Amino acid sequence: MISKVAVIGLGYIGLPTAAILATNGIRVVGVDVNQETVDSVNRGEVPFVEPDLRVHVSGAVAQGNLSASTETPAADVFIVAVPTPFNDDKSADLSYIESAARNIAPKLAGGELIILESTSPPGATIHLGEYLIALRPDLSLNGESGRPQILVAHCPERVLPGRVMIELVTNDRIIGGITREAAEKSKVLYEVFCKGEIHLTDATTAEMSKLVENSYRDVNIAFANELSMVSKRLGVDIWELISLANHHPRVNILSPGPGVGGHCIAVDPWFVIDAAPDLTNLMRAARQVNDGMPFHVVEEVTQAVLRVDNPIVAFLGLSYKANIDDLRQSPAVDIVKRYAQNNLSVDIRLVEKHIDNIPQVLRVHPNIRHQELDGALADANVVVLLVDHSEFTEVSLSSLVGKKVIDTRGVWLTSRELRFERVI
Ligand code: SAJ
Repeated sequence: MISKVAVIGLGYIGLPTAAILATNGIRVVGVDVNQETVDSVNRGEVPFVEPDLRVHVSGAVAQGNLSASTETPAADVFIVAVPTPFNDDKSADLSYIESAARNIAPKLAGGELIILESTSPPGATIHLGEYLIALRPDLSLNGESGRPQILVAHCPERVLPGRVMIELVTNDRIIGGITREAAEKSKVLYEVFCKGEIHLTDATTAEMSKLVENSYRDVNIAFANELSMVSKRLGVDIWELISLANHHPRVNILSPGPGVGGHCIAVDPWFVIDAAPDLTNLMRAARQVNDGMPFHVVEEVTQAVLRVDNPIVAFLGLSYKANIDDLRQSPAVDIVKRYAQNNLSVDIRLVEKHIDNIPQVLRVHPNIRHQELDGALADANVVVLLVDHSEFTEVSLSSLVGKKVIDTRGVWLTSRELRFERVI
């Protein structure tokens, strides 16, 4: 019987998970080191943009099922949803997981379930279990020597930012237990809100499944990005090429772009590469291709600017992908930063309605202005589309005629008419 859950880490995954458990009748305490996050959750507010999350949080707080604290309470279940960044050498940094474990350990009495949701390198869940037992040698992971047992499992999150509240419910889940009992008890918890299938396995396979999903996507995006460069050299339209190749029943090439951003796909393959460096040349190459894309875009912008008098460059979009406000590891920010640093005299306009202020990292440039779309399109003679936000895909193509256009997402230039007018 689960009566109280503590969710450690109230970020992009922890807070939605806490909220959905609470709206399904479980008493949840969300724990975060950031007092402002705790205060905003206790007011029923959400510290970042995610559709429908606010309704869930405010409803759960009003019902009395969700509260937040900086202190880890005693609970039946602990869900750990803290960051797992990588170190400079690309190995995983488990310090946030260990810190969560140090706060959980004193609260354990035996019988609790500890679920690691953070995306983790292979072996991290077993490490968490052993770390807890080292802190609490009076407990055990499998009931040996009659010591009270704790249950430890991994249940990786797999939700897409922007669709988190839908995918939490509809996606299948994979649960890997250090023991079968840990996996089965976790399943009972996720069944409270998950309508997808729940698959049980061991902890390391569950860790790998999450990493492999994101690595698969990274490798496939890298293939599209590599093709886009080959096509440019050969004078072939990459968007037409992909659309034609994708008519084959067993081919589905993804979309090239300015690079891979966000905090998942650009990070997770490194955990696999780090675990088997001698066997992962393909994944490493994919990372290098995707990380190299911003340099190619900067070079294209540089060449386009050389071909106009009194250049005014409009960069459209700063977030890491369409229709969200998340700038973390955004290739668009990287591109604008690199271009701006080396072209201090060029007049630059940024169009990004999802943010209020230009990020600090771009303020080094004296001639950068944050502008509305219409004004930027009217002023600029070089237009660089970096993110396929809906407001950009709806732009009338006539407003681009006569300008140098670099469309890194292929939303405008798929139009044959525009291509044949040779706008670029
Ligand atoms: N991108 C391309 N071309 C494409 C698809 C994406 O350039 O054809 C770029 C995007 O613009 C973005 C980056 O890749 O910069 C990543 O975007 P995404 O939408 O592919 O993925 P994320 O990072 O927002 O979310 C991923 C998802 N994983 C998979 O689809 C396998 C999500 O389900 C995971 O839960 C999430 O990572 C995570 O938290 O790990």
